[in-house]
Amino acid sequence: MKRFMLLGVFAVFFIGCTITFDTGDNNTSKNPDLVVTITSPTNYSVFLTNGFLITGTVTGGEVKIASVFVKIAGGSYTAVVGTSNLTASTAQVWNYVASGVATGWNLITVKAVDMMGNTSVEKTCNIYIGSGGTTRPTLSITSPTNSTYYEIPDNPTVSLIGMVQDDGALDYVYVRWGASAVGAYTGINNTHLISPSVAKAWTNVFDISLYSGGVKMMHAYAKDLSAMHSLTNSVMVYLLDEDEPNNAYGIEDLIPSDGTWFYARTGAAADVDWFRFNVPTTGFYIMLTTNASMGTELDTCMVLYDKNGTTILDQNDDLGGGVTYSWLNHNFLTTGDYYLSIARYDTNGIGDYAVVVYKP
Ligand SMILES: [Ca+2]
Ligand SMILES: [Ca+2]
Ligand SMILES: [Ca+2]
Repeated sequence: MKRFMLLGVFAVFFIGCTITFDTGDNNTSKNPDLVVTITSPTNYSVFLTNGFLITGTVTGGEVKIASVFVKIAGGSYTAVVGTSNLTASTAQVWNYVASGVATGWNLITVKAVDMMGNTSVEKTCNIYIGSGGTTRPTLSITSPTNSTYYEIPDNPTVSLIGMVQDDGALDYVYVRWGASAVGAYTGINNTHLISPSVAKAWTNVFDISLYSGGVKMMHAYAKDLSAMHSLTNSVMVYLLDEDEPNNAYGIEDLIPSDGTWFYARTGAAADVDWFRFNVPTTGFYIMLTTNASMGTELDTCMVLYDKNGTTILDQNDDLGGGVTYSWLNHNFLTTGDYYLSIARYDTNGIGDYAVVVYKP
């Protein structure tokens, strides 16, 4: 009789509730509240010296923490002091001083284990250790050379190429496109945290597709992790709006008639440049060439053609007063497209010019 009563008590107990035993099989679903975080350093942090602090939090739900573990690069897990037998029903802060870490990139991995043997999801953080050395970087520009010409329609990008060297690690090679070397610079992505103990090539591609012609400058310098700068190097290039071949009616370049300067050159002897422009309203228009300030002036001769590209409406060699550029002031009686041809006066010479058409 006593035995039956005992069975009855057990039956009521098992029917009344469900009991789950955590077997410590590293299944976080048994303790989903077991969470470890890294609050510092942030991902991709840079340290100039080897000793640095890693901090984070650990939360364990209702199960005590056995330990938080830290692993650096290919090393083994090390228990974090002060995290053993820790009650962490709410997030608890932990600290770990890293030292003796190798120079370069290092992956930090942390995990927490609770007293039931459950393991948290691992968290990682990439850090870099290095210094800029004791001397400033040296930087050179190898391409393009000064005074290189680029026709914008054929060259939507210009590559600035150079070499950099330093006794330590670089912050970046910085580059800038602009008339002045003073202003905002951009760091070249793949020069960040490199250690160019022997001279290393770098390249930056400038998008010039929306730029207009004229004299342009590119600048570059390097900065190391010790914040030491190289000298700033600069190179001057010439952007041309024209698109050769444009040597005849039918393959001419379209130029504005709103007063915007258009940059061109005779790049070879006997080069002739043809241009089409629109006259939206009748009346007088000025057509003018001038010095493009690109190094080699051209003694231009300009011919204005009617809509058919054959009938000459007007022409001019020299503006006068010793100025060998050309100037026309023509009264257009009908709207539409008209043509200009520009060449050296004897069609035999190399030089640069800018041309403009506008209604005064
Ligand atoms: Ca240095
Ligand atoms: Ca030309
Ligand atoms: Ca031409």
